Amino acid sequence: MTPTFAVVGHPNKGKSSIVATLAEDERLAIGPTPGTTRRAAPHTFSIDGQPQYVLVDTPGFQRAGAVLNWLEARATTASARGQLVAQFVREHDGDPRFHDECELLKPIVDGAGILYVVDGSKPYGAEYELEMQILQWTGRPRMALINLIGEEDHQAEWRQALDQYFSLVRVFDAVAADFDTRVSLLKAFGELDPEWQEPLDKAVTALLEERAARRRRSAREIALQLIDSRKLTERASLEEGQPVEPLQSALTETLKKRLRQREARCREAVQGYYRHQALVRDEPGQELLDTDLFTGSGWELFGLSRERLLITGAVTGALAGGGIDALLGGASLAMGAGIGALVGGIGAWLGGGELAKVKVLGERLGGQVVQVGPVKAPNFPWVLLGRAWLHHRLVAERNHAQRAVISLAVQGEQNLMDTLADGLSRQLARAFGKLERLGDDPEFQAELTSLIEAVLEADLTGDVS
Ligand SMILES: Nc1nc2c(ncn2[C@@H]2O[C@H](COP(=O)(O)OP(=O)(O)OP(=O)(O)O)[C@@H](O)[C@H]2O)c(=O)[nH]1
Ligand SMILES: [Mg+2]
Repeated sequence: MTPTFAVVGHPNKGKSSIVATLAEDERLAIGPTPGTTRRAAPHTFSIDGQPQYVLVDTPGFQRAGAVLNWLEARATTASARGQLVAQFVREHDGDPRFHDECELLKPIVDGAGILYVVDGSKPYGAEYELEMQILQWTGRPRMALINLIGEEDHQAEWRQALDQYFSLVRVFDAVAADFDTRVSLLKAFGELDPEWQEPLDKAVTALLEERAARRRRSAREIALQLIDSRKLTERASLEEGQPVEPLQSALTETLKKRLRQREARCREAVQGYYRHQALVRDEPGQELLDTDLFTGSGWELFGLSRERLLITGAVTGALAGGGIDALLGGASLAMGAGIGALVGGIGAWLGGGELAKVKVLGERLGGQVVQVGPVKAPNFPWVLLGRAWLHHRLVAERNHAQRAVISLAVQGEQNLMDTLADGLSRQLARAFGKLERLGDDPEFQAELTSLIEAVLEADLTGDVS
């Protein structure tokens, strides 16, 4: 049987948030008012269609005292207590007074383990004792999770009480828990019952493999986006005597739009791998992620600084005639001599202004063809990759209980891509030099994917918020 856990507790303590996090369900109803969850509902976490574990979201206790009275009035031996709880659920099925208790106890009676959620930022109180006693009566394996919703810290008093009723007590921040915390919690679940040890060990292995697979798939999406973006052009014919404007501006706008659309497609695929499809782009606060690819100097911060563009050799191949090779001998490159001056000289070339070149192609009958793009600015693939890196990080680490919008920004002076290790930067620079020529080559695509995978694995150390 798939390990199954009922997440129970007082109303509004983060039960649904914990289910959302562990089952990766971004759509689960979570809300500030008690009573958000009205019915017990199982949420299965599957990988490749294989169920790994099930979490049952439940409504909170409403009348713990009355339930306990009922149980105690019929108590015989300790060994019969579990049966008595089952009897309570049978006899009160459909009774509106005990609707919530029946909903939350039924999965436990049916064999689920118990995850009891409390808010460690609120003081401990006697009313919780009644809930814990009922759970003890069920006789099922159980663990307490101290969630911290507010600022205050009442963990110590909670621990003293919880230790009496639960074999395991853990702190688990439902909304901020990262992937590693989640894995460690799953391992703890395995300790609750020998029967669950093996399936949960397998679940942890599957989860770790899935994590690597998601990163690999994301890297491939990003690689394909870079390749496609490097190819995009817009063309239109110009009638004889017609001025290039406003056609050129219109073509430039269309090109930008298509580049943004291509980026959006990549974003959606990445979010899909991480089960964050509902992170819709038109949510308020989402604008930063959709920051115009081309506006102002802000976009450059996602890419490489000018100095790094030179040092990694990203510019070398791109500069016409290899002139920079002559200008920068091996020695001067290594010592960094003269780079500043050089950067100043070719600054305009590297800036955003040159993003899309305009060409008037050969004459055709009665007119000419105007082409905008492809974008050849050396920093362009770096900026795209920097943006994708940050987006991937936010999505990969995003907890599924979070309902706040995602925001992305690079601050300060540090260029995001400058933080990459030298070796990786150089390899990327070489690969970017081949984007146009080898974009369709499956071998090149695989090589670029591996490099991007390494980027996604690297720590983001820039000034990001
Ligand atoms: N800051 C913070 N907020 C949290 C945390 N856990 C839950 N919340 C918030 O607390 C509120 C209640 O969370 P839910 O997960 O809906 O709680 P619940 O126990 O399922 O509530 P009911 O279904 O009403 O019993 C929501 O507004 C959550 O966003 C947490 O760890 N930190
Ligand atoms: Mg709930």
